[in-house]
Amino acid sequence: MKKGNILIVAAVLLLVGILGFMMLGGFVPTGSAVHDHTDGHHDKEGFHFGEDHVDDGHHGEAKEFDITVTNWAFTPSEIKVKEGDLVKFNLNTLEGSHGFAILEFGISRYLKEGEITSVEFVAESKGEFDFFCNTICGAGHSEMEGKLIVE
Ligand SMILES: [Cu+2]
Repeated sequence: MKKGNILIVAAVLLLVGILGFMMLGGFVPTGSAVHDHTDGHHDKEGFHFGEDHVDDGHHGEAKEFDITVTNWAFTPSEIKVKEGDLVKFNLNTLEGSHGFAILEFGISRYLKEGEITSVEFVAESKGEFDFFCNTICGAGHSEMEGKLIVE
């Protein structure tokens, strides 16, 4: 019985010791993180990451375009934005059912007749990108294309 008590006391002491060690261990990384933060290099990196994260990588303006979708055209068929803009297309499908794709921005949407489909993305790289219908929709399917110019 007495031996049992000693074992329990020893176990509790060991547990307290482990907890204490873990808490101390918890303080050490925090301390070093703070230290890293005061280091100019790390501080700058941290700030940059935070900035990117907050506005999802877009550092330009938010721009919205209404595009009319008919057989077989996107109107307007040429759209200009600036690099970093948050771009939104409202695709108003008046006739037929089509698709809308820009491969470079990973966009591929189905456009249902009579509906407005919104597509939003960050124009994160400069260049000229083709947008096109990626749903077989009839005779003029291959002509259903346009150009997104990111300056
Ligand atoms: Cu099509």
